[in-house]
Amino acid sequence: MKDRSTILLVALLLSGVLMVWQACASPEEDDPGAGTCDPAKGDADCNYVEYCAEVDVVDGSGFPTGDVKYECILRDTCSYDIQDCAIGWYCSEDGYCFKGTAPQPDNNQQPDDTTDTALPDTAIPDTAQPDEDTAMPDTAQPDTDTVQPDETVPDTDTTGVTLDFSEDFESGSDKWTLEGIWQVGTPSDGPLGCHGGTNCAGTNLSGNYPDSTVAKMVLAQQVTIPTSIMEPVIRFYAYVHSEGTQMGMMDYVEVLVRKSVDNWDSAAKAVFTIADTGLTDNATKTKIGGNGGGTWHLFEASLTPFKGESIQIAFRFTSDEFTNAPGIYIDDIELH
Ligand SMILES: [Ca+2]
Ligand SMILES: [Ca+2]
Repeated sequence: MKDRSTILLVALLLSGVLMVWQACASPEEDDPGAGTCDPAKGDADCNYVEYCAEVDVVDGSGFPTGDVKYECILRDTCSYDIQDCAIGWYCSEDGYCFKGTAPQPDNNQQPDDTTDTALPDTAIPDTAQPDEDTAMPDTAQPDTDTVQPDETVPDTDTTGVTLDFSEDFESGSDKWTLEGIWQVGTPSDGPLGCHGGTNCAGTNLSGNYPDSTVAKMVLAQQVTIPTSIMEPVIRFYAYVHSEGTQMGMMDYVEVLVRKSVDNWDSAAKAVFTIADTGLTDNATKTKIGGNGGGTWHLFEASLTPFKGESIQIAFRFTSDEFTNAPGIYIDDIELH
């Protein structure tokens, strides 16, 4: 038994020495035969510290036969600081010569161009090119790198974001600030009902609006218009019975759109591209009024100028000092 133990111990020691020797072996010793390689694949067939080289075939006496073959040859070592490789080669940071020119770090303070997409931006994020460097998020362009999401900041500009606000007033007026004559409920005058359901908004639900009035119905919340939406619009149905014609509106509703930084006095007025004839003024297409003949009508205006903005909207009613009517009623508002 003692002899067998000794033999086992010696065998273990020998295998340990062998493992250490292998660990210390240089790549040259590790691959003494310098395996053949396919030059069409560059250095892909070789180890990192080797390259695929053309080698003369020699005969038994050591004389070249005139034929060549390709073998993996150990790279020259070099100094990265002084770049002492042969002409046409460069020294890598870990001290091996590689054919070609060294990749340049992106230190030009410019967005990635197509030649250095493998390296990270050092100063500013991509704005013109898709994000190939996941370290910094796109700020100006939608992500086109759907394979890898931005890692630092969640994507806010990916496709699939929709503008999706709707209001049918069936749950009341919670989202709105109602000034003056604006009311939400079931009209007992004018349309005597709503476009959908039993609730809508209107200028005095139980009778004519008064003369010389200005009042807003303001959507209390802000709505962000994503840049990814091709043609954002606001659309709604209105029952219209006020003093005015397409040649001039005396009593009318305008839809005001303001950015979060604006006040209502400087707010933009929606220009209606969908409106039945006679129910907006010819001059600006911003004033809704006239007589709609006792039915509800669709109105739609573009919100394209507000892409990327956070906006607030308001319906503003204005009447002049003479002559009034049942009023203007609003239902089924959508922003999409
Ligand atoms: Ca309704
Ligand atoms: Ca009037």
